[in-house]
Amino acid sequence: MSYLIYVINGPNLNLLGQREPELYGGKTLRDVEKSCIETAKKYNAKLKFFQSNAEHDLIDWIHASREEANGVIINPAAFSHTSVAILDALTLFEGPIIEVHISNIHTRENFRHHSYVSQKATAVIAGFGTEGYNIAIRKMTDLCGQLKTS
Ligand code: CA2
Repeated sequence: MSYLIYVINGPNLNLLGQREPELYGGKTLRDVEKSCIETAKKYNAKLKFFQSNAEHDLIDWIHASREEANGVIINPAAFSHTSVAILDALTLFEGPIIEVHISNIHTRENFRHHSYVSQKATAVIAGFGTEGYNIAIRKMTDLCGQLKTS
């Protein structure tokens, strides 16, 4: 069975690879998207990849995911630490959710240690760099396979 996975990225991630490589690595978001597409193919999954700097776009994509996606992978970026609205939107999604952070948010400033999104996430991946997205896709196909159909 082929699953459709939404990969949603929050603010400033469009600048990936252009600044702070010591924190976020040297790959651009386009590189990450290509790598995710390759990984998804290996696991016979389809992928839609999004990025926006606007909170309402992320919320709209989460709403759209309810109609067609089997699973959601989300790096909410700074909205992780601030957005009850994104948490509320995710609460309406019934499938598995994996929260990804490129850096290990727990070894950084205190304000990054709490994520609203984690409350609704099935799993959280942090600190594996951009490889975390590929790990999330692999694990998402496992999670989707475990879903009850009745
Ligand atoms: O580690 C992560 O993936 C984060 O979600 C990245 C967010 C940060 O606010 C979270 O606490 C952890 C920041 C994304 C900013 O992306 C940049 C990319 C390139 C250069 C500068 C920032």
